[in-house]
Amino acid sequence: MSYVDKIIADLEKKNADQPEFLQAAKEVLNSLRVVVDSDKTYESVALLERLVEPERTIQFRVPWVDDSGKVQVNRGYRVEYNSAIGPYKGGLRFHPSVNLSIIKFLGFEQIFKNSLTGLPIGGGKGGSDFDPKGKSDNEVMSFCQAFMTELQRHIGPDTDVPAGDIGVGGREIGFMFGQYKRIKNAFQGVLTGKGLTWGGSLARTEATGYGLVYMVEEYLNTIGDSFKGKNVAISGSGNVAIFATQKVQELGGNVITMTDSNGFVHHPAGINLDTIKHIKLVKRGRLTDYASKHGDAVHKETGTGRVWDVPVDIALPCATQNELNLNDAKALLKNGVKIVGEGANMPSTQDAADFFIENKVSFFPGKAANAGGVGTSALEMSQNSERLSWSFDEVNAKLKGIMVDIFHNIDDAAKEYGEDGNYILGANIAGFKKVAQAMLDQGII
Ligand code: NDP
Ligand code: 2IT
Repeated sequence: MSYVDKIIADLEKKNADQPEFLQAAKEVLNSLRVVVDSDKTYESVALLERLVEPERTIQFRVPWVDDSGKVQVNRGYRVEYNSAIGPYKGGLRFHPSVNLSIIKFLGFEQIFKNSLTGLPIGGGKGGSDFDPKGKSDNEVMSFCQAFMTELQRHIGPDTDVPAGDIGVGGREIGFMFGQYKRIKNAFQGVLTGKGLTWGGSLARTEATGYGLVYMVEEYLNTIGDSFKGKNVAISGSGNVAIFATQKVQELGGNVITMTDSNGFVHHPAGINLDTIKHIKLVKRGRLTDYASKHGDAVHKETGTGRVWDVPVDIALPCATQNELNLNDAKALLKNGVKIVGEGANMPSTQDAADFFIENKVSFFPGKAANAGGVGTSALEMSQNSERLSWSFDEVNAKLKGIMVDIFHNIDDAAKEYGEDGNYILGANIAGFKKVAQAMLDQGII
């Protein structure tokens, strides 16, 4: 049995109840066969055994009081996965579906993503099964304070620096930062995605969506093409989806769909982003409101149609894991899709991703394509360390440079290992190599 097969068999035995984690880990391990099966160094120091096991998994109780005076209890997590190349770095997700499998898949992906940014950040992820939807600001604050009351003992600006993810945006980061500062009596860059008057970086809000589009744009440049006139399907209508839409529109593309958990909007004339921002960022409302404001748009409830059935040139899934399955991939290809770029983490099921690669759709996996968010978080950490802030243009230019570099690194790695255009393989290998070298250098820890 090969080294990789042994690791996969062991993982399946030990983590049978963690499907998302197994999915993410198996994809990476399968890509690494060409690197680790031929060089015994890795096996001799149990490098893969160490890589798949988090350095630390923290699970905790989060008790808080709702507006009616009732005590609520949620479960909190932080998985500090790998610190070989820098302090643990990765977002916090607040969503009722959060469990250890989801946090481990996200933390594991984060190791390679952060490595691809070229910046000194290790991999981690956290969150809670708390559902911010329908909660008052006061309830969200109570929850965030309770969550940070425990989390603060595990994190620090040189140890572990969380940020946002699904359900965690500027409001939640503010409440958590306030509580950290109150408990520690220290104003430190311990979270990223902070407000602009208290240590946040310009362009961090836009960074994940913009970065995704910069990567696809760089690919289009290499084939002498551009976003101009392209029809684009975007899923999600949160932070990543909104700023991906904004950048596609700036570059002359036509975004014609967006989704939330209740369904999707199809607007052939082009999504009106002012309406979306008002619904999602101001009212914290639902996409169902969109069609009532734009008579030529259609809203379809979940279960009555698939967003990926809409014919487009480019698809950018920006909502959540496994939101695009094999049937969706087949429908997209049949309708002429040429490029799929993942703004979300692992939005394509493994068979859908494999189908895209087999059928020569240019497929950019999340750990490469959405790395602009965490890359800009690392730039926020740098600004906090030097107690300075850089202009929007300066940060945006660095973000673009990071995404262009990642594209060429994963493209080169795919070519080097004989799989030209397989950016899954390219991203996994390029991300792995730097972390593996650091682990080899640092001994058995
Ligand atoms: P937001 O909370 O801002 O938005 C999430 C969007 O996805 C909402 O439209 C939400 O709909 C939808 N969504 C979430 N969960 C589900 C679900 N189970 N089923 C259907 N729709 C769902 O999150 P972000 O935009 O920040 O994150 C989106 C994705 O991008 C995630 O995969 C995240 O991990 C990834 N990502 C985020 C980064 C960041 O900087 N924020 C960086 C890199 C990756 P609804 O409101 O109805 O729940
Ligand atoms: O998945 C991700 O990369 C994020 N949610 C952003 C993490 C960060 O630390 O900015």
